[in-house]
Amino acid sequence: MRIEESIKSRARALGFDLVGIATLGPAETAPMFEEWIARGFAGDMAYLERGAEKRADPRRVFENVKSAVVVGMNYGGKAPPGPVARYARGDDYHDVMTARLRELHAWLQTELGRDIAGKAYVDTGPILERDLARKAGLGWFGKNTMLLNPEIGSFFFLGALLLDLELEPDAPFEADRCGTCTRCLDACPTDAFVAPRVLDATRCISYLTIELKTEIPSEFHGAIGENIYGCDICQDVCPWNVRFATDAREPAFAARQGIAGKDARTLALQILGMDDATFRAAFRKSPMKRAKLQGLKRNAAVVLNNLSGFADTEAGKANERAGRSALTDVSF
Ligand code: B12
Ligand code: SF4
Ligand code: SF4
Repeated sequence: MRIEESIKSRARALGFDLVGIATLGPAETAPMFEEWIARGFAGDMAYLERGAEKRADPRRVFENVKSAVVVGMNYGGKAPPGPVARYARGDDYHDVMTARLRELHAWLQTELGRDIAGKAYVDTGPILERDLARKAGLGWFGKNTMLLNPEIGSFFFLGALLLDLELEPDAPFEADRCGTCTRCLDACPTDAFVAPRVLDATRCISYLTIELKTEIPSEFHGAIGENIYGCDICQDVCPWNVRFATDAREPAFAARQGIAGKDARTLALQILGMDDATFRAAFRKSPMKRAKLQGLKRNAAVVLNNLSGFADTEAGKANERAGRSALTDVSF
């Protein structure tokens, strides 16, 4: 078997659902990223501005790096929608996938009988992962900005193993399979798309409920609806997901007890009743730790206001304040 085929079959055995290979070179969409930053669409995500040189050309990541094995892991788009975006219901994908990519790296060195420099990235550095994934043939940039694969839709994570090893690359994914569809653009409750494939993150519920560390501007409260953490709306409406989304193969991504099947009101009340110790225990190894307890409480209060019909009103703000201390008896 060619080494490329062996790598792919090993990656699949390690739980990755998509695997492709790219030869490294200048990132074609780096100018689009720079323009996106310049227009202020990254909001407070200052970390995205770091590492511009590596982002523009991943050959600067380490000396002699030549190829990337790019992987996708399905996190289960078939599960019903809920107050927590599907990607965040199980264990943290950074940990799960980075460990598997390191296993793949270790296996490769044993297979070839020599040391090969390598570095794994899963949303952990200045790499344009969707750019690399398209180049490795994994899918196209959907109008909702998600990387979409014609066989599994878009409910998958991306990761890359950069290697000092020449490999035969796969053909880049050149087609645009969105056609005339605009469902995602029309469905976004906060009008976060300024154009197809251009998202103003400062309007996106995912940013507002996860990345933003301050108060959520009140103009977005109503549109947040029942989304306590993240948002899947522009993926849920996508015909490719409606048709092809499946359950995750990876057990670590199964919804943890406490989130599985829970409605927005119950979860919001539980969050508002948590102290630091319950929060740490409930969200150990969960990506939801990123928002911190304070951020989750902020989101839960907004959602409770929406459910009570108080969104964007003075009464709603009072309800938010009362909610923080009054409702504490729901165990997680
Ligand atoms: C910052 C970030 C966010 C921000 C901004 C999202 C965004 N669309 O830019 C926020 C917090 C809003 C966010 C939300 C989500 N994210 Co996020 N996020 C990232 C991160 C760290 C960087 C993305 C980035 O560079 N954004 C900047 C803009 C300019 O890039 P972009 O939209 O991806 O656009 C690229 C191309 O579309 C192209 N491009 C730009 N304009 C144009 C125009 C045309 C005409 C063309 C052809 C191409 C093109 O160039 C860009 C650069 O390559 C990546 C991890 C990584 N290191 O790549 C994860 C990542 C993109 N996120 C991911 C996920 C899962 C999500 C959420 C689904 C989570 C959730 N349920 O709440 C949502 C989805 C929202 C959405 N519609 O994008 C996954 C996506 C996997 C996939 N299948 O695509 C990633 C890859 C993480 C991972 N390792 O799996 N995210
Ligand atoms: S994740 Fe939600 S808020 Fe963000 S762009 Fe998609 S639909 Fe809009
Ligand atoms: S909803 Fe339509 S336009 Fe949006 S990503 Fe899916 S196919 Fe493309």
